[in-house]
Amino acid sequence: MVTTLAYVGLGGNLALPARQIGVALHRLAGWPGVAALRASQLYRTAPWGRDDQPPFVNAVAEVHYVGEPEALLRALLAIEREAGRSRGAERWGPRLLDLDLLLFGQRRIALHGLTVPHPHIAQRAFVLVPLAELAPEALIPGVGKVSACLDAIDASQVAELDCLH
Ligand code: A4P
Ligand code: MG
Repeated sequence: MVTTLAYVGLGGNLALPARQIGVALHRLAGWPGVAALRASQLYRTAPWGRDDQPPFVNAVAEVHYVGEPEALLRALLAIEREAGRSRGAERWGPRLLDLDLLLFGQRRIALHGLTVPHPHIAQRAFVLVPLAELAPEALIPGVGKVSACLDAIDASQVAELDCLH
């Protein structure tokens, strides 16, 4: 079976986001179809989209995945549910744990309930900084190289979590 290199964005800004992201990475690494996983550092990031909420913790995972993108998305939604995430929250609002399928190889997907590359990827420093740590040369289909996207935006509000202590 074909293995696809996929990238998953992880984020949260309620309760203990760094811990929730750690648990989610562990669950994802053991999920059926996940042959290997490499995670970025954790970053503290200023909220994007809505300012009236706490800072986020974000990371990205590189996953060698054997299976279809819909199955990987179902895994991400299941891991969110396990973390106690309730839906219906406001768009771009606070959340316990958000797992987004950022890239699935070079596939472009526009299905009801699954858009890949993930929308706004090229404008989001909280995605591009950890993604560039793992894969600066990766191509975002229809957009360009990760490192070039990062060079074009302001990433000053994204800091490695360890540097803050
Ligand atoms: N869905 C479609 N495509 C995808 C995909 N590629 N990956 C669907 C994951 N899900 C995808 O998800 C709603 C539905 O999107 C899912 O059921 C799935 O079928 P959701 O997580 O409830 O909402 P969302 O799409 O993530 O929407 P929302 O609220 O617009 O969140 P965003 O766009 O993910 O932004 N600031 C910082 N610094 N860090 C953050 O992590 N996150 C957000 C949320 C806002 N500001 C942030 C951060
Ligand atoms: Mg999401």
